[in-house]
Amino acid sequence: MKVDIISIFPDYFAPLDLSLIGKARTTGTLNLSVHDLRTWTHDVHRTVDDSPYGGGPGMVMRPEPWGQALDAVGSPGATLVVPSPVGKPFTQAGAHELAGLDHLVFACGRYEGIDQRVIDEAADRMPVREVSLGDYVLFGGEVAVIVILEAITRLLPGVLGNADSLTEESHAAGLLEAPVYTKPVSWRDREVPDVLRSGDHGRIARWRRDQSMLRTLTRRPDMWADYPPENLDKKDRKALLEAGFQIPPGRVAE
Ligand code: 6GU
Repeated sequence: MKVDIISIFPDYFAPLDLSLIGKARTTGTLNLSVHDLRTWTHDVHRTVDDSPYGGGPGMVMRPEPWGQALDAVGSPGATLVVPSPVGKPFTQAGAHELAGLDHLVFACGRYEGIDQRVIDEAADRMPVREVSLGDYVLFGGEVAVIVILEAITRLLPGVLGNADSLTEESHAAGLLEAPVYTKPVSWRDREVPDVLRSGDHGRIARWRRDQSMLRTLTRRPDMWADYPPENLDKKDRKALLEAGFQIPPGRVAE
């Protein structure tokens, strides 16, 4: 996958040399370039911002450097990704969609944002996705791009040693993952649950399933409400009732 990042703070992306993203770059799985937006300014101050039309606080990124930057790094098959608090929420499903594309261009806005015409004009030529990490405001898109790239890179073929990690993990099937434990079996008077040491793979799977459901139900009622009732069988229903949860009629398959 080819990825280009455009930012006024290219140094923000130094961590992308490290760990598994760094390795994906070394092996060629991820062909990543970071570009300084000021490359495409032509005044002595290398200006990228100006005051907003209509008034109001802060500054807005001017369209000319962005237009030239996107012309320079774009490709016929590129998708533009613009991290923004007004974007569509970024999810694991969105990560899978982006991971299937050949070329991503990330445009990192700062200040109050990028002149809207940049996004509108780009959308006439290429797919554009404005994505948000959540309901809070960051200084700019840089940290968001690192987050999004990390979610995408681990989905690229060959990046994770064990592909089961992807199917078993939280959000893969609409539920949170069960808690995990390792050695020692006793630590500060806390024991690893016996079932995980039983060697009984059926019981272990049942326990993990129950933990997944109960975690999701209590921590993420929004995810639980979206979980398809047809994915809950009789044993799931029994476990939920035993744990003291009411199951609304029709929520659970008979
Ligand atoms: Cl993706 N960008 C910015 N600037 N702020 C955000 C965000 C993104 N997601 C949540 N807040």
